[in-house]
Amino acid sequence: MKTQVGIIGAGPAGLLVARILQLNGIDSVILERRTRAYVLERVRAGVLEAGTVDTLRAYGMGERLNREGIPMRSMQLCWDRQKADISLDDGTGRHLTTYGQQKIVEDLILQREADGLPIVFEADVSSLDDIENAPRIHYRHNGEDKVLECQFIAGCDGYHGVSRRHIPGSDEHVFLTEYPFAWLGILAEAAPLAARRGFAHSTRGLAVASARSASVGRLYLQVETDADPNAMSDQQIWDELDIRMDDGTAAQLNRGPIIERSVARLRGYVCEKMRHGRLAIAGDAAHIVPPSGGKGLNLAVGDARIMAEAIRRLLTTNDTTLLDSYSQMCLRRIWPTVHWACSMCEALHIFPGQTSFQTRMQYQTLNHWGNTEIGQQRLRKAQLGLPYEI
Ligand code: RFL
Repeated sequence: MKTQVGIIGAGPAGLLVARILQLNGIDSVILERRTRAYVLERVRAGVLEAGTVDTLRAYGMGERLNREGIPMRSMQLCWDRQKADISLDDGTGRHLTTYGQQKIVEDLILQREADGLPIVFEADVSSLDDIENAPRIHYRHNGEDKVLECQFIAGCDGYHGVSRRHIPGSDEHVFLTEYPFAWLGILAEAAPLAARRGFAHSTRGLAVASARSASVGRLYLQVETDADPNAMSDQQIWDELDIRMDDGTAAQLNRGPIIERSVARLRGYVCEKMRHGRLAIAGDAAHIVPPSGGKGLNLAVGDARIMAEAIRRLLTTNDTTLLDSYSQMCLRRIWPTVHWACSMCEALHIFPGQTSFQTRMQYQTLNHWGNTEIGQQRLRKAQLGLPYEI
């Protein structure tokens, strides 16, 4: 099979690159290892920066988002039995939007299918070659070994994908921190309360309450890295969330059936070399941020915009200037965002062996973000996200 751009991965990064290229008259084929049903049902991120929403709208993906996206104009921080409600309104009308990642993925897949464009599901990419001249992607599909020939490879295959390791010397450009705790994430049929959306620091560990829709909540508890997602009963989880989110008012969360549970480790990871020859990587293939900032998906969208434009310039006018500065331009958004997500992570979790002195230091950070004008501005700016250069 032949195409202009071979895209590995049907996550938000790969699907968005494909969509932008399509609207610029460039053909692509998406190769995705998982089944269509698996990709459509995978529950992950859900808080969109204004720039992400604008991007999806600009590329014709705003219809359901405009209908079902829930504006989020404030967030709560709780610590030491007190809370701060922080406005996310910076006076420009920008705000965050709650809209599940799986809805974005579904919108993009259904649109691509309606346009008759190829996504090959259950296509497991094993290796890439000749990425400097005439790239080829080797994959297995329906029990057969196959090759996709293309002019450019977009490696959008997530943290465990194969693309990154085909960038020569990428290991020497990797920066990693592993946190000694994990998140138990639940999806619950329980209407989220706008007034109780946000992050809580408790001496028992962090808790987070967020929404996926008007009737479905996404909530998290800090747990041990080897925690079994099924170790606690539904009631134990709700009780623990209420204890950890105690803001001194005895207010409780709405409860309902828990319909999904998973445990995810927290890490910060950046590969600073994001391109070699006719291969570039985007999204989780290049960086992982702890979910405490709600940034992973938003960063993937930022990379996808730059990558698609760099490919467009290469393939239409043979201009490599943007491609040559692809890593540097992406990193200007990535590092400050990773820094913010890690700062949130470090202020909100209880570390093994943490002393009460260290807990008091965390209270000071939270008090700064929650109760001082300059701290609130910092939080607001970071949550709303950095502007795009492209
Ligand atoms: P994705 O979404 O991981 O998509 C990569 C795709 O590549 C496919 N793939 C391959 N296909 C073919 N051949 C191979 N060899 C392949 N190897 C991999 C995979 O099957 C997959 O479909 O990466 P992308 O597009 O870069 O998007 C990034 C976002 O998905 C990610 O940043 C966020 O979801 C991170 N994240 C969260 N971010 C937030 O902002 N807020 C959250 O609440 C939040 N929760 C989460 C998360 C990530 C999680 N994972 C990865 C553990 C919760 C979880 C559980």
